[in-house]
Amino acid sequence: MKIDAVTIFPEYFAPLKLSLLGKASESGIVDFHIHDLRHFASNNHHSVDDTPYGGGAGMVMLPQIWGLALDPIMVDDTDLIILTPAGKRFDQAMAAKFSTARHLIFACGRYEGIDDRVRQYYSSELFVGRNIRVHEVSIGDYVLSGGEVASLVMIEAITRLLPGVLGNPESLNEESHNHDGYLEYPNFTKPSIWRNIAVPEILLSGNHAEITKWRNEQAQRRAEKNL
Ligand code: 6GU
Repeated sequence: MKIDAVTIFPEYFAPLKLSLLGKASESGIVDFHIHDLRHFASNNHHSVDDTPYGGGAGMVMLPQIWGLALDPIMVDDTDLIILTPAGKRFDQAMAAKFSTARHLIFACGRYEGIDDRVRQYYSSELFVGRNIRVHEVSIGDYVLSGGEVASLVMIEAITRLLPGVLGNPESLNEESHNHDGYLEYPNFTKPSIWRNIAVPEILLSGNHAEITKWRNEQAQRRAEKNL
């Protein structure tokens, strides 16, 4: 899978070199390219935004600059993801869908957003013919200053589903058996007693049917508490 991210803060993407993502990148499972939007800014101040038509607070990112940044990477069969708090909520099902894509582009806007014509242009007939799909995505109901952290969240959730990324692929199986990717039961490891708190007896019993039943009950109780 190829992943491009376009941002005015490329340094935000340093964590892609770490841990599982770093290994996935070294082994060629994912191919990350981070692009500095400011390279495409042409005026003296290298500005990437301007005041909104119609007035109001904040700045809107300039469509020309996004066009220059996106055109060269907009190859056939691409999912363009525009990060915005107004987008469709990211969840495990969406992560699973994107994990089957060939090429993802993350367009990181500041939170006031990117001129809407960028979305319109790449969603247009011309690009539909070239197999380009545009998605506006949010990672939750709160406001971040930009799409960079949201992109990292999505990239981690998506790439860990790629074959060969997880050390133990069994954990993916376990997750999907547990409510679409949530491990909702409490976990314990050694020692069996810590600070006078014992691990639930059942987990030491070796009775796998009873353990599964207990875990399902615990997951159910947790889910109800969170409602
Ligand atoms: Cl994708 N962007 C911003 N700026 N804020 C967010 C978000 C995205 N998702 C939740 N809050």
